[in-house]
Amino acid sequence: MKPIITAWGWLTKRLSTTQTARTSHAAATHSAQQAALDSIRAMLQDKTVPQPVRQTLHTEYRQLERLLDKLEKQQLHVAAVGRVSSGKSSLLNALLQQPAFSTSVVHGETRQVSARPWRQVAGHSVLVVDTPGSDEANPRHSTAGSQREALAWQEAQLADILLFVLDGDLTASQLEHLRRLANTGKPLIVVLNKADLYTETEQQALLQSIREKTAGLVTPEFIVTASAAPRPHTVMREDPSGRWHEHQETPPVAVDAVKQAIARILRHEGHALGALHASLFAGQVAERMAGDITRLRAEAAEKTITTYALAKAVAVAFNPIPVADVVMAAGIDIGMIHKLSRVYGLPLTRTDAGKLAVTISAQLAALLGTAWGINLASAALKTVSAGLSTTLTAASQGTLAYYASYLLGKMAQDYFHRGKSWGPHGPKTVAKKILASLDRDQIMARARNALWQQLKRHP
Ligand SMILES: Nc1nc2c(ncn2[C@@H]2O[C@H](COP(=O)(O)OP(=O)(O)OP(=O)(O)O)[C@@H](O)[C@H]2O)c(=O)[nH]1
Ligand SMILES: [Mg+2]
Repeated sequence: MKPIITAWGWLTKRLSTTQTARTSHAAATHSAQQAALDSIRAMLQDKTVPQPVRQTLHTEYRQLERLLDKLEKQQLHVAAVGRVSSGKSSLLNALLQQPAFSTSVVHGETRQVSARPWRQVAGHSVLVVDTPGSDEANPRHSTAGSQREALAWQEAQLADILLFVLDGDLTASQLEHLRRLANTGKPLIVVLNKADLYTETEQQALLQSIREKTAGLVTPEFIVTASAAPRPHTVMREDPSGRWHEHQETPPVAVDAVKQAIARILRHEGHALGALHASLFAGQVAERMAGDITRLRAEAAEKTITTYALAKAVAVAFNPIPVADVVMAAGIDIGMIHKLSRVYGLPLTRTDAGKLAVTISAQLAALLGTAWGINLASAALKTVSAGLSTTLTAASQGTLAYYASYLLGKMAQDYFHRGKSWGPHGPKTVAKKILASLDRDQIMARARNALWQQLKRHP
């Protein structure tokens, strides 16, 4: 069995354990974490994943490594995401009670993702993670902007709790962003920041509007207000002599509602949060990997089959010694099966590849009768076809040989694709299915064309 599938099976099986752990005790949590760790390690160490798949999924691999690191260190990430200048960095500074992240009135101040330890909760280190903001005024059209958005998105996928920071009502594009985040299944807290800029009535109206727009995506109790870095404002004060003076007053930082919402999630979701999200993410990567592996293998198999089929066609068409034809043709078929077994990560010895070639040939011979026989007896054909032009004879024999090899290759591919099995109905059914699915004339035309090119090169 392919290890990647094993890792995935292992993971899905354990996911139920993970879900139980959400509501129950430490032992289940521990086993969920162990399961997530084991499955991610297995995925990273899976040697059967072809290099092109690793390259295609480079970012995901990197993410898996980071997830593993996060699980090993027992970390939980609380990530702030949202539009530029909504106050994400300020909010995290307020939670940390120190200016750890740089803030500015200038849009796009945060360009990189960075994390800081915040608290310890029952053996877990909770980290806050700052991300670059998305910019609606200057969106994905700019390369830098889209790179930053991609960074923030990657981070959101790794996080365990998301803080979606707003500084006003939710726009249509923010709602779309929120929807994507909600689809990850992670706990979401919507923070209406800069509350100090609004009167109490305005705040209530904004909250009401946000609640309505996010209905079904975010529970109302997780829509809260904050003043992460309130701006000083002018107030008038009367002194004892009755004179009025202007004063600059800064309202207090207010992030308690955010802290409480995070604490509620940590309490309710338990510490299996990290393991749960790691498992879900790893599961998504495993699915994509499996899809990519199947596609890449099929492409590599098709290329192998056509290359060998052409080699055989050429050998049959050009070989002047009839007996050598048969031997060489069989050798090429065995070589093709041998190569296909490697494409599918299920290597066969040449002896076993030879046995498989015999099994497949028997099935095809039973179904195709003489047409198949002609392929094997191409040597005989050569002797009886005197009178036809050599080129025509050679080409027609070669074309038939191509078709025969192609069929044989497709059968072998099917066998390897099923993990070295013919499936419940046996090789005959597979042969019938393949014959019905292939366009014989088209394959022969392709073979004729390829052979013709060869003939032109070596007349
Ligand atoms: N009035 C007020 N201003 C705030 C508040 N929080 C942040 N700001 C200001 O908003 C501006 C942007 O804050 P940042 O924390 O840098 O915002 P950000 O979301 O991290 O921005 P980017 O990194 O550019 O995406 C700064 O000038 C902050 O001082 C708040 O609660 N009230
Ligand atoms: Mg920032």
